[in-house]
Amino acid sequence: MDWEQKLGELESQVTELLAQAGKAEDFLQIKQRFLGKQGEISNLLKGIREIPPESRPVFGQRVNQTKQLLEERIAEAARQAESGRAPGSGETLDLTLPGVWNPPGSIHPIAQALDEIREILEDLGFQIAEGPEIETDYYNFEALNIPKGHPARDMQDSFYIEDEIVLRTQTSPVQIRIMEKQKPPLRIYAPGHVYRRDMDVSHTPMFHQVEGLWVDRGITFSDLKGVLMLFAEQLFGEGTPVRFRPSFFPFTEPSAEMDIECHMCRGKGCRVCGNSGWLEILGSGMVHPGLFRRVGYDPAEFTGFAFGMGVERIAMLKFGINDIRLFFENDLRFLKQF
Ligand code: 2NL
Repeated sequence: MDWEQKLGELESQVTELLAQAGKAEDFLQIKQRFLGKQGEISNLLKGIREIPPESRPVFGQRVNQTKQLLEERIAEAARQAESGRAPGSGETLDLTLPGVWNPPGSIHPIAQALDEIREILEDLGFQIAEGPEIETDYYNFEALNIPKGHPARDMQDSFYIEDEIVLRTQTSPVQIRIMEKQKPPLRIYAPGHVYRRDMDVSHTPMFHQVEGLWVDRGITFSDLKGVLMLFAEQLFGEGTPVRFRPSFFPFTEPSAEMDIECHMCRGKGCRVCGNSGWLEILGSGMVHPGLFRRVGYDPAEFTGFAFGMGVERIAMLKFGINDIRLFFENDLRFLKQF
């Protein structure tokens, strides 16, 4: 093999080896093998005596050119590998490119309202309680003083799965189940999905509810008022005026709804509060003795109050939203605003 051919071969060998090299020591090894004291180039130069004298200058020149070229190629490949190659992967990576942009998300307004409600109730000593969303007729209705034929359990309002199986229409059954298993004192809250056959600007077939229940000896309506006033002030701001209105629920007696002063018009009356100056935020009452008897509590020994609120309604009031369906459309232009 003549020396011209040999030089060309060394060049392609180096090219091939560089393509497979990744780690720093790979490049050192290639450099040693071709450019080191005992390397291929040195060995080639040692053979200069076998070259005819008139060809020696050209030979020396060409070998030195190749040596320089290989030095540059190896150095350049090593530089590139160091800056760009994920170790051992053989994959090139340009660290100077901008990263892949993951747009930051935001907490859904319903989740924000739920988090806030939970925080306040936990501070007031209420412990979370959870239970099934598919309920029996007994826990969803019978146990809550809602007998067969009562308008609240009409096929129009509830989703029935089977004859006696229904999607829960409130989270009260969770609390009934806890009372069956635990003796007072009891201070619990039950957040979760509830389902009703309804759909317009203020109703969706699924929405979120939070109920609370405090049972002990000597719990009175004053406790109800005190706790719920603290709750409203923490949720809507200190000094927010509240009022209680008599109401009716089958599972409480007496019952009351709580309003806060309309923050849009400060009680003067506007479109948001329907000119009343007040916004309803929750329903409440003293637990009906019939419920206590059914779970095995003695109503002469224990009393308690309970309350329930729709989370969507609270979020609409807090954030000034006039259509509940916006919460369920997952339109980023809407969600980004919270
Ligand atoms: C409303 C009104 C209310 C209750 C829920 C309750 C639960 C048990 C016993 C007695 Cl276990 N009561 N819950 C009481 C009064 C009102 O909800 O407007 N909810 C959206």
